[in-house]
Amino acid sequence: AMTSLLALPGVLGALEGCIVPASSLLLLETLGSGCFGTVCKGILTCHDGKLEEVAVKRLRDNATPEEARHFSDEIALMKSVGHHKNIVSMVGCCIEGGVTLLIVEYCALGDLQRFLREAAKAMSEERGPDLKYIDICHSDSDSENDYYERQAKLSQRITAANAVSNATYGMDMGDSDQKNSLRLSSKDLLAFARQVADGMEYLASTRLVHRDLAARNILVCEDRTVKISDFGLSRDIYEQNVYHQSGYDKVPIKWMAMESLMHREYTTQSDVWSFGILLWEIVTFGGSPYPSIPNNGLFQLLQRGYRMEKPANCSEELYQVMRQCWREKPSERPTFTDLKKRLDDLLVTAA
Ligand code: ACK
Repeated sequence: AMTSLLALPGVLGALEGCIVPASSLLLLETLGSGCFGTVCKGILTCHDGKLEEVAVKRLRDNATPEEARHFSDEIALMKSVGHHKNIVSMVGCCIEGGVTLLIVEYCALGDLQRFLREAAKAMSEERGPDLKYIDICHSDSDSENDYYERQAKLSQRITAANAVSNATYGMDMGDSDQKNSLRLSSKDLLAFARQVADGMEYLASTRLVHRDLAARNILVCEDRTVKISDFGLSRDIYEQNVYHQSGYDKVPIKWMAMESLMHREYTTQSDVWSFGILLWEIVTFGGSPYPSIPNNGLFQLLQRGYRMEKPANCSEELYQVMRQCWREKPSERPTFTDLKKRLDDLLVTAA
């Protein structure tokens, strides 16, 4: 069968030094499934006998050789990235019956997109029945026209609801009240963005391009630390500095920089464009970008200078940061180091 990772050249070498015995890993419930496998919760018994909550990724049984290669690339990448508090760290891997499991840090609150949507929902429920949060389904595969119309309407209503929520909850919240609650102030939202910028600055310093920076690929921990995840698409740029995508993989059109759409060119500066979209996702509590625009119409619009409008509850300063991330020329966009500084400044004045 083509599913055994170990059959691939180089894989055993990549795993060397980080294999944990299957007997020390207890697998629990499934957390969800990614594009080429499943993620489940696990408990790992460490050398010193301590128990650690982990997330365990497993390639699906009938994976193609290409998917298997992707997975082993991901493992090798995670191993090479090293540790940063805003990047999901690899704990190790485990070989169980010829199947390789990737063990990573557990982030109890799940992905940032869902977290933000649930927070918006909880906040609107607290406000009463007049302003119900409307669940928007995130689906790029749905290409029907009425879908985009529906999304546009929902997005407007959510933006409006969020504006009210910001006015209501943005100011008078005591710090003690915020912990473990789903109430999010503008300061909380900026802090998420600041942490991602920190992680991305580190990732860029290791010469890795993420290529799929989006709220769905950021994970949230119990203490509200956020961590960059999903290295399945990231690529080392050490050699060529610009990664040219080959093949016809599914690509996240609405998060992609113009040069990525046009020339399949990926750099740290195209990650900065995606970071701008991620900022927009954060401010809109997990909204879907360009809700009324189909994927295949986006590039032309961008080329004509079209960019998303300022969300209702977004400050002009933060919107300008997004717009800088969406500059056509990659070299004119801020760096992640610039972005960190900008967000720090905004955090000082935020409520
Ligand atoms: O929103 P979620 O619970 O967060 O659903 C997805 C699902 O698995 C498919 O990716 C969850 N997930 C992925 N990695 C982790 C992790 N390290 N800790 C906790 N949940 C994770 C993700």
